[in-house]
Amino acid sequence: MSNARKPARTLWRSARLATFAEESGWGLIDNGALVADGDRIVWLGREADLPATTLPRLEIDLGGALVTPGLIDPHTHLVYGGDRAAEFELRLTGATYEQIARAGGGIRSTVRATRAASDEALFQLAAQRARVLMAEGVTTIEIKSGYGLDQVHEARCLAVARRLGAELPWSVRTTSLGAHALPDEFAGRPDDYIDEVCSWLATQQQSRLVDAVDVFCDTIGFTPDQTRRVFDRARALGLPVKLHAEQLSNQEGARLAAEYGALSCDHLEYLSDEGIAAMRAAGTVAVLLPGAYYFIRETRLPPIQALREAGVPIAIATDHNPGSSPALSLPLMLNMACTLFRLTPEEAWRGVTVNAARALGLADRGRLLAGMRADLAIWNAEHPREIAYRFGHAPCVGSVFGGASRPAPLASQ
Ligand code: DI6
Ligand code: FE
Repeated sequence: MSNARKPARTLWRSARLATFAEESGWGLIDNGALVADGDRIVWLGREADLPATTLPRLEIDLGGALVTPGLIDPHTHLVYGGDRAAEFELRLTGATYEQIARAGGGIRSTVRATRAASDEALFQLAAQRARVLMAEGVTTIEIKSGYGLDQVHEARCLAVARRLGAELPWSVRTTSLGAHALPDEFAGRPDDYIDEVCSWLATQQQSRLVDAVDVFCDTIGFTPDQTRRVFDRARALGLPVKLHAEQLSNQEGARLAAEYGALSCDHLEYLSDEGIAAMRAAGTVAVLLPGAYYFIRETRLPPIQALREAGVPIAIATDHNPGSSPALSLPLMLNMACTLFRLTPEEAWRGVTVNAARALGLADRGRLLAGMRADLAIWNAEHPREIAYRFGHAPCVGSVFGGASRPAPLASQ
């Protein structure tokens, strides 16, 4: 929170720490302790080794609870009006996600509801969703625009995302996704719309509304050429890019994004070998979205084994959005990444911690190490694999953001 006082030097003791400090392994420390000063971790290790000079102002006995890095959700569309429950019902009588989108429903119906909602209504709706995510340990989130689809409404949604970061105890990274769908006003003129999207970026940047730029590159989204135009503009402004790539078809979007040194490519069910090689060479993170895969009943799996063999870092996100993934539980995504995508529990955990940080270009979080941010999730569990194993109930009993305990239970506020 922007105007919070500096948290007092605090010692958390009687903890089991899962640090993810090394390139592999859980980095478990039994009978552990952690000290934070301000928003940073200053010491962690076995409690028996705690330096006598630590002198905390506050001491918290965790009674053996598990402490992990605060969870990072690196891909969400949290700000929007309305819902798509009726569309869900339609899909159950045979319509596909793609057919609904082509018939003017889908993303464009959420655009209508979002434009009609006030700033305050958009903020309150998103804040409710935020509290649900935070109650299960999320301390950093990426939020995309993409339901405004004109200059004014896109800026409004980005401003709401910024306000969520300023007023709630978590970090928000914003991504401009004007190229999410073609708004009705531009029907049949996608290239003109892309000109518009490109023209907004400089103002969004000057208003400090945007940390990265994204495009939905697919048959119901935008072409690789159109994607390139948005990325050229982003590059000229020095903004990093990411891409909704190969979700419903292979457009070789990942290869294109890698050319621009993309932070991440997301979805990736139809990713090719060439795409994997390009991502590896560029250091681009693969953000997998098991919620969307599940909810639109995709049958093609992302090429997990090939990504793993290539050493492409894998992150996991909720993709929270009203159409393809109305999920608000990152621990549930851990379970789904394991059951649906066959990730190991450790890979899934790295996906919502260290690799999720990397997908957002953040080097100061995602691991428990001295010097990193003191963003913690506290669990009634003996081992992090238990949180990937359970589903429908995540035993999160507390969380810390920037060295300060967050009020619990956040979801009921
Ligand atoms: N792919 C998705 O899964 C979401 N956006 C995208 O480009 C879906 C967004 C929606 O249906 O509202
Ligand atoms: Fe998405």
